Amino acid sequence: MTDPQTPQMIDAAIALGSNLGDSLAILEAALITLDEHADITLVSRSKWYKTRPIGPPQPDYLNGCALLQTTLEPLPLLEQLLEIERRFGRVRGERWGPRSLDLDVLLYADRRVDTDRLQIPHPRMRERAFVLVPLAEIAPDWVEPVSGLTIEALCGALDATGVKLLVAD
Ligand code: A4P
Ligand code: MG
Repeated sequence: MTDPQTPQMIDAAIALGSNLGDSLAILEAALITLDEHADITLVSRSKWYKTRPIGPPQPDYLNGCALLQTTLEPLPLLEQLLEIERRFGRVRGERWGPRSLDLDVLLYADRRVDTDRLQIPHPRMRERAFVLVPLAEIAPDWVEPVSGLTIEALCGALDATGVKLLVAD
């Protein structure tokens, strides 16, 4: 019998990105930190991809995605991600550096959230190959609730030429 006091584990998908500092080390450390969190379990993670920047000119990104199980509601989950961003967000200890870690909530079960602070599904995920290519690796059959399409189908509709698997040096 399920204990009504036991909070339910919910599936969530997140995106990770970095284009400043030792991106690979930062991203790997962020995943370990997430998994060490009492209310978060890391279920699976994609490979890392080197991706062409979308937006203003800036260095290439490393991007990837992870699947989590969590007892946290969406907003507390976001707050934990922002806290981890802050922890890894400085490349030098004494000065504020540019942010070197971006953690976004992509999906939270089939839930839709639309508040000032948080939108789920992530509103820009459907058009971003740097999100959908890694996500399709670990969650091809997850149905994105706004479009009603699977991640695999959304990904297949995009030009993914700017997204390349990271090859170890
Ligand atoms: N917020 C609302 N919904 C969410 C959500 N689902 N997940 C709010 C995370 N945050 C969410 O985020 C600003 C605020 O968004 C948060 O405080 C939260 O309340 P931020 O991370 O400080 O800002 P940002 O990510 O720089 O802004 P924005 O507009 O979310 O940027 P994007 O869309 O995330 O794009 N190109 C490549 N190749 N790879 C990248 O990873 N990333 C960006 C940033 C641009 N170009 C890129 C990449
Ligand atoms: Mg973000």
